[in-house]
Amino acid sequence: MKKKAFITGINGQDGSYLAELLLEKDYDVYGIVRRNSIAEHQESRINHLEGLVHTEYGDLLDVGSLERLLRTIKPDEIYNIAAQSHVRISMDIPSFTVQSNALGLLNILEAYKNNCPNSKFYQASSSEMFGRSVDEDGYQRETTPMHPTSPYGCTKVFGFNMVVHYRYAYNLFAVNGILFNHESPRRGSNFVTNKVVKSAVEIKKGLEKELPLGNLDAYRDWGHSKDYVRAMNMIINHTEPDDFVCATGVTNSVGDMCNYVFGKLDLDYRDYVIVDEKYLRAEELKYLKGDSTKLRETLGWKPEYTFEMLMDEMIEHWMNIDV
Ligand code: NAP
Ligand code: F7E
Repeated sequence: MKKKAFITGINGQDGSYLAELLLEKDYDVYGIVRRNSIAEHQESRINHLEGLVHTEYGDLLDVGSLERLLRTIKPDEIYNIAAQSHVRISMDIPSFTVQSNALGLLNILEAYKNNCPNSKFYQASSSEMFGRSVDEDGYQRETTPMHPTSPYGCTKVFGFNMVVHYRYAYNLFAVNGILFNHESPRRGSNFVTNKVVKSAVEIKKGLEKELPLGNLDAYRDWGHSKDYVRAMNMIINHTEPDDFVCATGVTNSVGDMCNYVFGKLDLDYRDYVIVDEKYLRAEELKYLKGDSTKLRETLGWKPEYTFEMLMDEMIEHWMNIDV
């Protein structure tokens, strides 16, 4: 019989790639979408999967719909990918971010425990949980202390700990993937990679003159979303419930990234990038570089994309559409 997967955030960057991966693996794929006043936006990243995935209206804040859907679908695997996922915006709307990411996680965890406790549960945890912590060798890993530097990071620490607690307290197969930054052409264009690539292409096409950014000195370990959704499916299918870091192990600064992207377009980023205080953060997470040895050695995961391949795919995407 086909396995059934239930994805919250199916219309997000990761949700859309995860749905594609699970369809390829012959799962029946279910997901919730939020009502949007522009109906075309509700399923904009999964329009191409129409008729292949089952979508229902739902929200992590609507306990009744979560309880009903899990009771009727009884999925084999639940992927809680939904979140208010923008770190800087979490500083503007901290209360909403806590409701969605922390209380929302608790809502679906309870619905899982009450309605389908024999399913497996994956929680989208984040490297943002590490915040100020870097191990002496310059990496973050499963054992690195968590000192988050944003409301978003705090909600993810709450989610991580609740999932581990529910695993032990109620004997549930509930796991965390601690994923470092991952991007793609489907990334929201207010995250720095897609913002830089889109704007650089607009500048190249003569449609824009400058690119306002925040901190150019922050370092991130950027991978491709497709590699990371593959890790999610491996982690939830491990023989025992456990938590894994997923990262490339390569870090670049925002300035390095600008240099690469503008350079590929035969431009010098220093001629176009300006610093706008509006994009600076009240507290910055300065440095991320992940050690995913545990995931690589236990489950055999490794990324197929390098940083350069990822950026090249994003540049090609924006070059090929009218921006
Ligand atoms: P994304 O593109 O922002 O997608 C988030 C999805 O969650 C969207 O479909 C959004 O719906 C949905 N959502 C938000 N609040 C919701 C709510 N209250 N109820 C139901 N759905 C809700 O994020 P992503 O990059 O795919 O990330 C997926 C998950 O991984 C998130 O939990 C994120 O925090 C986490 N994560 C991401 C990264 C990364 O680098 N991408 C790294 C570590 C962890 P709408 O489409 O209606 O807005
Ligand atoms: O920022 C700097 C910014 O918004 C990356 C989410 O998926 O990954 C993501 O969070 C860096 C930061 O991602 C701009 O200050 C400079 O240092 O692309 P970002 P993020 O905050 O790292 C983690 C792992 C998640 O879990 C999150 O869900 O870039 N930066 N100038 C800028 N960032 C933005 N957005 N815009 C700028 O203009």
